[in-house]
Amino acid sequence: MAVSLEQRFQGSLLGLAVGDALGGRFEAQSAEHLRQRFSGVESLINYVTDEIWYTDDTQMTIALAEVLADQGEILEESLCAAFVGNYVPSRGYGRGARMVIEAMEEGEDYRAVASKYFPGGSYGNGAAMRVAPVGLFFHNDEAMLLEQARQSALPTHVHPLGIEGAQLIAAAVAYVTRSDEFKRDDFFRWLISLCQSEEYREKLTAASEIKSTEQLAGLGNGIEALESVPTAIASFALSPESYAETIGNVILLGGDADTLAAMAGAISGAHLGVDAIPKQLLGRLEESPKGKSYLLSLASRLFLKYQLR
Ligand code: F2R
Ligand code: MG
Ligand code: MG
Ligand code: MG
Repeated sequence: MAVSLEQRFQGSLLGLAVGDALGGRFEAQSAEHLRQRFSGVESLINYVTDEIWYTDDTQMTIALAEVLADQGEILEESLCAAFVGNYVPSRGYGRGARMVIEAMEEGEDYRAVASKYFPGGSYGNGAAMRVAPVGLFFHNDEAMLLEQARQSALPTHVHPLGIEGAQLIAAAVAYVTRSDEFKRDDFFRWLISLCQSEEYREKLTAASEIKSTEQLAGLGNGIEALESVPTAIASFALSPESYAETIGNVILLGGDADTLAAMAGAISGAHLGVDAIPKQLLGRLEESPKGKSYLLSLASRLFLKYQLR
């Protein structure tokens, strides 16, 4: 059945949240430990029998989607206000991100705090993990896509590798949102053509050559954008027709499991639509004030704003 554009918007936000929430159960565990515990993706999914709660990845994505749905573009002041408004430290933020958001909260010079904490800026995956709404909203406008992804990164991530990671995840989401059919070679050719650094070009080239899930680990499972963005993209490209495989295979890598699955889930959900997320997982996603129902309505709000563009 054809997937509507609204279902893609919903699939991406919910796919991100479910991946984040499931992966969050296993953040920082080793692949070896997870392989001992679970025989494969199916046993990992069957493990979920209670409510799953999302982490900072979804929380910051919500902030970004709210700004886009309200204003139709990322404006720095509004984005910072949304980060502060959605800030719940117990959701587990990066240590640099926490300092920067707390500086925003106090009305301090957060850019100065950010560059003092990590000279040269953060190259963590925090800008990439939250950027999916930009990919959805600007899926058919390449110039805006890249510029808005950059704008969405800047308040917390000025390091070029942090920004480029966000642009690549936004581009991956945009690609699958605008085309019904997934053409793997074309997908990688386009993403590689967007790379500004040799580091990403090399990793995405390696990602494009991967033929089995066993090879995914070689791309990385770390908290740095370069160690996780290509891995998430590769996992989607290995299993484009299965949301569960896309997120399950990266969660089983261990390390930054919530963020790998959030990014991979956002791409897969945009491609397959919300109905492709297994009910067993979606049905367990938290129903807090900004839980499952809110995310669904936020995706629809973003879609409506997109239609008015
Ligand atoms: N931080 C976590 N998880 C661990 C803590 C959770 C714990 N359970 C808790 O309750 O606190 N997860 C989240 O952080 C990642 C996204 O991070 P973000 O937003 O990029 O933050 P930050 O701090 O800017 O960067 C993350 C780390 O990357 C390293 N790093 C970045 N830039 C660096 C630089 N220029 N030099 C050296 N190191 C740099 C640092 O280790 C940063 O702490 C996601 O995984 C999200 O889920
Ligand atoms: Mg997280
Ligand atoms: Mg993480
Ligand atoms: Mg598609």
